[in-house]
Amino acid sequence: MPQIALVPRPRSVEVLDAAPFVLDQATTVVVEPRPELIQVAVLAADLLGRVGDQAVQVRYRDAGERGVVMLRIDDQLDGGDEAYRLVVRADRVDLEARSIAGLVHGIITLRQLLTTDRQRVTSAPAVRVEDAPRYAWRGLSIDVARHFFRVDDLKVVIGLMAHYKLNVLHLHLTDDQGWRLQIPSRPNLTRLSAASAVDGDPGGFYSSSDFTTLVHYAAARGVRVVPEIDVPGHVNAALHAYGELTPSGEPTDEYTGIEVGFSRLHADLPATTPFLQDVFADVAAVSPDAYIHIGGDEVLTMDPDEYAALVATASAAVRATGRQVVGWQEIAHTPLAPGTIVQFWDPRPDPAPFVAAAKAGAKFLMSPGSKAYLDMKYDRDTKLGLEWAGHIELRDSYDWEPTTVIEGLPPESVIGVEAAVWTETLRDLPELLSMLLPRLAAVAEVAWTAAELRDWDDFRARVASQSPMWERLGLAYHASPQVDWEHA
Ligand code: TNX
Repeated sequence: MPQIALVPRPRSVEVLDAAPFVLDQATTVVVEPRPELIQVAVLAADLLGRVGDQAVQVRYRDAGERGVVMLRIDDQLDGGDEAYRLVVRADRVDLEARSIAGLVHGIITLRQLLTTDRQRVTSAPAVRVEDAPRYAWRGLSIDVARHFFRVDDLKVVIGLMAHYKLNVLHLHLTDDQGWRLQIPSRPNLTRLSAASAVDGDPGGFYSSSDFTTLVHYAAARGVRVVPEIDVPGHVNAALHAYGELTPSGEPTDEYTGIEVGFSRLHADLPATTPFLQDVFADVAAVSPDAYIHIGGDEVLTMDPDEYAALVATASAAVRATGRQVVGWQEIAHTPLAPGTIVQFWDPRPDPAPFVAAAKAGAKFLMSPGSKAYLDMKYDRDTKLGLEWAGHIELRDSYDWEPTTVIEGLPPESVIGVEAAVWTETLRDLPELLSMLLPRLAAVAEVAWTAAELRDWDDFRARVASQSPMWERLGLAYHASPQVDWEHA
């Protein structure tokens, strides 16, 4: 076992010639008494307390005593907004960061350094870690529409995301099978279309206050929430709730299958534009993030002009709320406002239009199906999951380079990496986790760690030390044969 096994791998780790820091009754988290610092200190104390199995206090004064874990904001630190520096010595820990997000990253690094021995002593080796991410957008997209996942399930996932320094939770909130977010101006969306899910399984939805709870829980852990309302296709749940969105004026039937591409909005119906405006305004009212995702994928039954018109209407509705647009790669075939993010998922089409969109100012978020789609089976024996993008074993999800996925794309147009998990076959949290773990850790390292520091054999050895924590927390994972897993 390597003594220091951090995931994702930091920019630099220097082992210091000193005794380890022991977590014990003397351990206290110290911060200046400012509200946002107190919140992060309380989280740190809670986390350290759970790891060491004893309460850790928060104090507001560093009297230089043994056991202090000092958290400080330092605007001078190199490496950008999320950079942090962590120095662990026998008598104290000093963590500095430019931002709260950086402090959260450093606390997680400290948590990953802590191990508990047979005598139940929890300690971290003396080290100096300097670290900062490669990409600012390190996401996980979860489809809560095909199957619904409760706020408590998502809290577990957010905890894991923070543990691997992922910072964007993208929620695919609507699809043919169900509508999962309360929209006060269109109450039928959740009244009539939230109870359904794939195969007749139970549905559900997030009320405005559930959504706010989620946003706050995530924010405290350095994670933003980006809501997706998928239009102009994947809209059967909307058509089932509001017949005025269909040419006949009649609502469609509920849909619980897993075909894609059959449902669509109609640009020439008078109800369509007000629907898009009201829905995106209501989303913006509960979502503080700077981005809203408009979907835009797989509309197989619409001519390109009507598709472009509907994407433009949805984008304008989002931009009217002061937010920026994210959309699946198909939107790259339409005129885009500068700063729009195109989420790349299907490597099959011709790269030329994407290169052209990038040159015109679009930014790219990389979620190539054959690497980052964590609903793909690991191998032919995997019980859950789909296969359209192939099998993705752990190494496949690790060994790829975001800037070369689209041939000819200027590397600076790539702003991040996002894993995605679609839930046609995943009904509950254990099933979801069995697809995320261990691959989420691999994609997180693709997003965080500089290309020149990434190496499969090195990752393979480090990720082996993650399984004891998953086992202790009772989190389901795929024991990939590519790794010699450690056990709790
Ligand atoms: C493609 S990715 C889809 C989803 C499916 C997924 C299954 C994308 C933008 N569309 O509708 O759930 O494949 O892997």
